[in-house]
Amino acid sequence: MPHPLPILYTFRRCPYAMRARMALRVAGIDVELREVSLRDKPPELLTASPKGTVPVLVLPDGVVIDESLDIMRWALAQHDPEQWLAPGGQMDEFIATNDGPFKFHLDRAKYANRYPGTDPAYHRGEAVKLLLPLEVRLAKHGLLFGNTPSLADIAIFPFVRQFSRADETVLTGLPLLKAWLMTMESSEVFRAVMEKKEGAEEGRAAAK
Ligand SMILES: N[C@@H](CCC(=O)N[C@@H](CS)C(=O)NCC(=O)O)C(=O)O
Repeated sequence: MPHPLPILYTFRRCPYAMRARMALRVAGIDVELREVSLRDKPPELLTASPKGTVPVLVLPDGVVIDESLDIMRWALAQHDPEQWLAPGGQMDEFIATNDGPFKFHLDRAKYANRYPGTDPAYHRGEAVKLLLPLEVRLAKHGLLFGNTPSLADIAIFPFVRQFSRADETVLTGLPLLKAWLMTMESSEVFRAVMEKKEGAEEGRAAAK
């Protein structure tokens, strides 16, 4: 018997998992959420995706999607009621900068102890520089690709949130981005996917 609902292995505070949960929710796709402990990953997760990162979506037919952006795109391909995909390929470089260099510097600014010999202040500065093009875009419209949310807004803001939670002064010179982050954090979809589920495990390991 195939499992009736897709299973999403997730970690509540993981920014990659957050964006996947948001896309699934806006697309109206019901999933069985399995909150995992990053320190003690369930064997079924590792069997489905040996690389051992979350989020991982396992479809009823056994297909496994183990990259958060792929989960977002898969969900929105089913149903995209808010037109998050509408801006198309112009979003790609912004998402790639976020997932690549920005995340690289964010990790080194935030978790300096995991990267011996690195200077967190340098990486903080580099991360802030990478946010400047977003501030410029927000001078033109309320969100990154217009006045309604796009895949890029949803894919990027959990990481900007993580950055500003580590040190709230990082957005001081970026007032529009700060306002954007507040808008994204107060959205219904974000609040809904951050709700603590009854009995869900809150892993103690810090989200990467
Ligand atoms: N490129 C992956 C990255 C996912 C990722 O790195 N997730 C972190 C948690 S935020 C993780 O699972 N790390 C493995 C670990 O901490 O053991 C994606 O977009 O899904």
